[in-house]
Amino acid sequence: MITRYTFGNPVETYAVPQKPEACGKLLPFFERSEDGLTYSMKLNKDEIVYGLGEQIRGINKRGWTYTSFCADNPHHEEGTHSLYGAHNFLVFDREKPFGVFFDHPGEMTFDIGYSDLDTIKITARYPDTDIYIIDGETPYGIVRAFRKLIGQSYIPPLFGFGFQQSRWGYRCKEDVDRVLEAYSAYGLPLDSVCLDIDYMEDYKDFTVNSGRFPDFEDYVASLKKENIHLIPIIDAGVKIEEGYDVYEEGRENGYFCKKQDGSDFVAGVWPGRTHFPDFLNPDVRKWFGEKYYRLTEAGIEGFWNDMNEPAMFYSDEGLEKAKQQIQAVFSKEIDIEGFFALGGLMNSISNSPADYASFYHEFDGIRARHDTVHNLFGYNMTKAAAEAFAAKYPDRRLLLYSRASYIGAHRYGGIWTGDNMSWWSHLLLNIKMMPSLNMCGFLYSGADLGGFGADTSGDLLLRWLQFGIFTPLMRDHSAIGTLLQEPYRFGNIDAFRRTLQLRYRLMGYIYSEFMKAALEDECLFRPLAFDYPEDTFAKRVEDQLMFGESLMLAPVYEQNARGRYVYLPEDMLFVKFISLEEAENERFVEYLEDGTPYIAKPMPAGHHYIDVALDETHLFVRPGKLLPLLRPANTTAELDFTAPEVIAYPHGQKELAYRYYTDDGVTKDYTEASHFKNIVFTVK
Ligand code: MIG
Repeated sequence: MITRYTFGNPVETYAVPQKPEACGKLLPFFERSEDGLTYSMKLNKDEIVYGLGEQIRGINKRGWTYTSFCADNPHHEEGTHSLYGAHNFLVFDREKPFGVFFDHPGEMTFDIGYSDLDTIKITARYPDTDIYIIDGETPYGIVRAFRKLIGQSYIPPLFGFGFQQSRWGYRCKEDVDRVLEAYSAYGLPLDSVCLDIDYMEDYKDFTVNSGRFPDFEDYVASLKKENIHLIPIIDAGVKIEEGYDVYEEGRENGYFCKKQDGSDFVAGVWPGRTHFPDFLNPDVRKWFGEKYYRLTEAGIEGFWNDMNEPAMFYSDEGLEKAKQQIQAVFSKEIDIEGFFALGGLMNSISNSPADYASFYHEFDGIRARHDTVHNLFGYNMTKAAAEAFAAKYPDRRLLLYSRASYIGAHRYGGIWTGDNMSWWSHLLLNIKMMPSLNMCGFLYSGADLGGFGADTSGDLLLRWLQFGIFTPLMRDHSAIGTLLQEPYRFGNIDAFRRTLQLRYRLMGYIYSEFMKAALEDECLFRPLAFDYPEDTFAKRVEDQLMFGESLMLAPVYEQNARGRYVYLPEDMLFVKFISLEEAENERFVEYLEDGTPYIAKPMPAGHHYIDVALDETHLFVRPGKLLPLLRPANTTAELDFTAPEVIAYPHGQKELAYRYYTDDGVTKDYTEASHFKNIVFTVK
């Protein structure tokens, strides 16, 4: 059961498409302060708290203070409070479990047993809020009810499940061609190459630098013949430049966010001085969304939306203030205090609270100061693109993922998890974050594999790709100035090839499970606790995940590890894909139809140590379940989805069945009955 409680006069966020009538009763569970700004509740000693989507730390969110305020924050570290998303949904696993969603677009903090071990204290910036309480039998039941409430998750085209190669630093056609040549020379599968900001003309949205990409349209078409897609980036800020039509139109029509005095707000971002389109306004969304047509008409079928928290390096006012303070420091002899002040000054003006409180949005007949609705900005940029796609291409899926998000954005696009680092700890963070993202509706998501900032290493990239095989968005992306990070840079090509090929082999399963999760409000990634609620040990496992109906994952995420400890809540089939050389030394080897060796070893429930060398990828098949496998191909377009072979773990059953989903990967008639096929496996 879901009950809505309304306090004050909340802004319509459209997070919940069909809002249940608000009830007048007192909010249960929580004690609400008189000013309506804080909500507190006692936590039981062993109570697990799930949720918050894109956040740092574990699956169980206890023991830290989290802030929902979409932030351009490359420090995905223990001491951080906010990342790029604001996902105010929590589930309390207690005797009578319940979930809560705070539909509040301003800043919120969740002190979950941090200041006081046994208390959760939630603080909202403003008293106006919609609160949904979701009762249910189990935490997973509550998550599913919540997912139903917030509406169906975004479904990308099939090519969006193919591998994507990206780097901030691919500047021109030659750079892209070199990547594609290497992929083809090394026999590595690939569906897409992402274009970062350098493809544009002076970082102007919806332009293509014709010097670097001559005959762009022809180029896109020629790549499409090879089933390769280019995925350009779009930034939130519009460059201020006389004669640039997006700027001119936006200014003339009053489409940009304005300051108190009515002038257009100016923020310094990559293009220099920019204006922010007021994405909360439907007219602005329509206008901006239609600009994407310039690229779709050139053959582009996918985009990533960046800097839409919105991120800003400085405002005119912030810059001016910093300048004065710097001058003040230099006006006398620099002392130690002055020295440190100088260092901090420029950093402190980026993404500053004062700037977020200095511009306004106009929509639905209201005028809202930005900071009060901050978390809706990136969400509505994504919505702008998605609404425009739906208007022009009603039957076609386009690929779209965003950096900033709010619950509701999950209906319009996916997300990538922003600027992580090439650290082993961030591989683990990626693993732990996936189920929380799924709980909040974000199914099409993934991290920058190999890590964005800092230099990666071959072993980190390989281990990360082995987990990335399972994330719907599978993309290798890295920052300018860091070590080149394409999979062919580190030797060991055979291992990288087998890893990427496994993604394509598993595509029938990944796609089926993704579609079922989207259509039936399931989580693709689940904590073990959701599937084994009675198992007190499984409840505490944070580095293994259930993936779809047949699999459990237990990734290796430590450097130089040659395996790991794993807990099996029930008997499972350990499956490990190995090299041909290794196959000669192994006892339990089996072969796929194309001769690919793998180990399939039944293991009893309980604790085990499994051996997994650096070039091996493993997974666990649940009892009575099937894993369909395809012949690998170089692109998703070339995959043959008909008649997959299967790895089965009968576990005493005579007949096993798997609900297999296929479609054309492009159109939107998902519910067509013919898409579902039962794969039946009979034990001989
Ligand atoms: O301030 O476009 O998260 O993926 O490569 C950095 C350059 C801006 C941040 C994105 C990242 C992208 C980068 N962008």
